[in-house]
Amino acid sequence: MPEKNESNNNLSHPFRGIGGIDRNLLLRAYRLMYSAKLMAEAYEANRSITKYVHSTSRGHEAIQLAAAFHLLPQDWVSPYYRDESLLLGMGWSPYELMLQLLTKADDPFSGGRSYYSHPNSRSEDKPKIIHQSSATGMQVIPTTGVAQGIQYLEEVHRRRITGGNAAAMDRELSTVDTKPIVLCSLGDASVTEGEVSEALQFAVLKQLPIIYLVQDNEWGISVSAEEGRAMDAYEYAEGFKGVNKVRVDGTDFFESYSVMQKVIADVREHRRPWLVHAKVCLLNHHTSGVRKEFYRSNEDLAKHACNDPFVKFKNYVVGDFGDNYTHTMEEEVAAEIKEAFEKAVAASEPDPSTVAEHVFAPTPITEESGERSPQGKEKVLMVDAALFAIRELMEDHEECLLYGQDVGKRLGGVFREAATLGEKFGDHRVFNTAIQEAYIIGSTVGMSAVGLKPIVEVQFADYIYPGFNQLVSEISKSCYLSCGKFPVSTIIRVPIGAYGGGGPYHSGSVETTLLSIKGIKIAYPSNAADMKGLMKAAYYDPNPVVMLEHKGLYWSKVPGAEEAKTVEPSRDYVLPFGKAAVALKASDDAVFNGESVCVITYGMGVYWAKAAAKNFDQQIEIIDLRTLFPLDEETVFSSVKKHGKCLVLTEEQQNNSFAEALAGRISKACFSWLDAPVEVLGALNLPAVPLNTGLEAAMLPNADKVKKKLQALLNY
Ligand SMILES: Cc1ncc(C[n+]2csc(CCOP(=O)(O)OP(=O)(O)O)c2C)c(N)n1
Repeated sequence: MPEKNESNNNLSHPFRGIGGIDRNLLLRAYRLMYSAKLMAEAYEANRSITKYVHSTSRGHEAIQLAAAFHLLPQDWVSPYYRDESLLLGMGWSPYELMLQLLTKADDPFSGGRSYYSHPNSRSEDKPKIIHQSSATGMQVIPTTGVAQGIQYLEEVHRRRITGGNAAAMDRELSTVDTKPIVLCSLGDASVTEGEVSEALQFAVLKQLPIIYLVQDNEWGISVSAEEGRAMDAYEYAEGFKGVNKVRVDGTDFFESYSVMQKVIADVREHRRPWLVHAKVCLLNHHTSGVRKEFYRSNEDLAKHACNDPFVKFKNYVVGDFGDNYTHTMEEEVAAEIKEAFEKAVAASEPDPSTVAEHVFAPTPITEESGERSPQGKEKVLMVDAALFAIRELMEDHEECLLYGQDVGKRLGGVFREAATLGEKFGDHRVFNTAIQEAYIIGSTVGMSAVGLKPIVEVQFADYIYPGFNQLVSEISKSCYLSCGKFPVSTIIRVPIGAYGGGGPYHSGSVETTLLSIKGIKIAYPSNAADMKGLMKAAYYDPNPVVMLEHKGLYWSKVPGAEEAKTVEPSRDYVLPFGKAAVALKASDDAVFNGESVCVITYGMGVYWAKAAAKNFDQQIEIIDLRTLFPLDEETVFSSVKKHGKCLVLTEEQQNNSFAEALAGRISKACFSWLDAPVEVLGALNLPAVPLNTGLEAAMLPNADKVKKKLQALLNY
């Protein structure tokens, strides 16, 4: 193989032509290529039945089968929606694929929830597949995360075996010839997505064992190569120093087989990234819905038809095995496809009563346990409670890693929220990443799939948006669309909130935006003890958790927020999600006399409400939500019912906020108990928190504004 970084367009192809490949494999390839052809024809002939949108692999079969034949069950593959032949080559039967086409209950991938060729699998006997979304190119980050995870596991393994001795590590590695590789398949047009470059950058920087297989049919629906790109994927990869690359005629099975054999063998042995640029043709429609006649000329269709991989391959196979032999096989395949299709059509539909299953995997943490306020323990800052929680978790769990911008040992986080962790646990477990929020967030999909528990950090809530797509498109849907096979077990730490002139890009609140995503959990602790208990609960939760950590509470620096500092809970203390706390109680007399109000709030709101409550005679009850999803509606509603008057208080801009939505829910659930309309107080509806501290204060709620609202409610 050529050396790393070398330009690899001169790979020789010893298997070009029929020689050298096991004859049974050739027959298998022919059988599967013919299957793919007949499947496409069957789907087309039955369009009233195959009504859900689907793409077929026609034109791409050769490279897909060639790649599949070199994969092992320990490998990880991310096929894209045109990779039907890749799936056939990996051992999935036409019937199994058709179950997904027709959204049947027994669809092995998504139980009828996702489109054709959107697989995921933990099958023991086949390469593993993480959840596959339809968002073009977005699988590249999660899949690179798988390779990152594999690299970490190998590193831990090496350290265990060798105690860190480099020469011994290398000896150890050279004895293993079946290490897992990762194959990430994608269409040429998706390479122009920005997130692809974040993944490539990470893969080359860390030299991950991954192959990006780009199938270039020169179309991105109707966008031609000339319109969409200044360079193809192979040329683009030139900019990523350290990636090995090769071009291949992906319509030629023999050439594809040879190239994929070499590339996969190289990655198995040398643990380094490759990009394979496979030129293919597009013979069928883009999808069943977007028909080729809509936008492709006859000349273009004819040009693509010339390279039909099936026709090319058939010529070889007929030449070798004879017409009669292939004819008999074709008859067998036709019968098999017909039978599979009829069986799939007759298969059961999913039970509508199961529609809400698998949004989350069950969490083991359902009860508060351990000591929340151990005797004789010092009070700690909230920032340290988070740090200590993670330190204990990392001590107890080798699968726990922490990464993000500036969290590595040089700085330990811009808020020192990860200080000392890098020194203690080493660069392989606590490390800096580049500025690439999409990668930081999305890579946790892959890390979690291989059994790791990544804790990652986005430096400021204002900068979660570049990673938002991964959270929505990949993370939140993975458990649901894989029917529970791939919950994404991750903690995303997000310093949030305004204080002391942080300014427009370092003070924003994002909870409403996050809460619009179904399939993630969101914690928002307001004190050190909750921070530690929730961080531990988040760790043991097999689902994605966003920890919103208020910067103003980290060090109790904001006047009135001293109580965010608490005694440090014990090591085994856990606080389950969905359990609000009564942060302040009203007196029984005030409640009895109908002279009380409850404030439903979280984060900094708890402290504004506490300060405001000092102006009243034990008339205020404060509910600290602690987690925003799941939400403790029971505690909220029972508090509102008890007091009959309620203020929902948030730091976020008020209009269309989570707080307003909650107020609406409260109004409905507690209607007959209410003695006043449910009030909401949030920040002014401005696009950003201004830098000047006077302007900042004018925008945000504070104790005085809360007091006025409470007084108005009491007067009602
Ligand atoms: C993020 C995103 N944007 C747009 C789409 C709509 N879309 C679906 S397929 C496609 C073209 C993809 O072309 P390419 O990656 O070359 O794959 P091909 O279909 O040609 O095999 C587009 C734009 C999408 N699925 N995801």
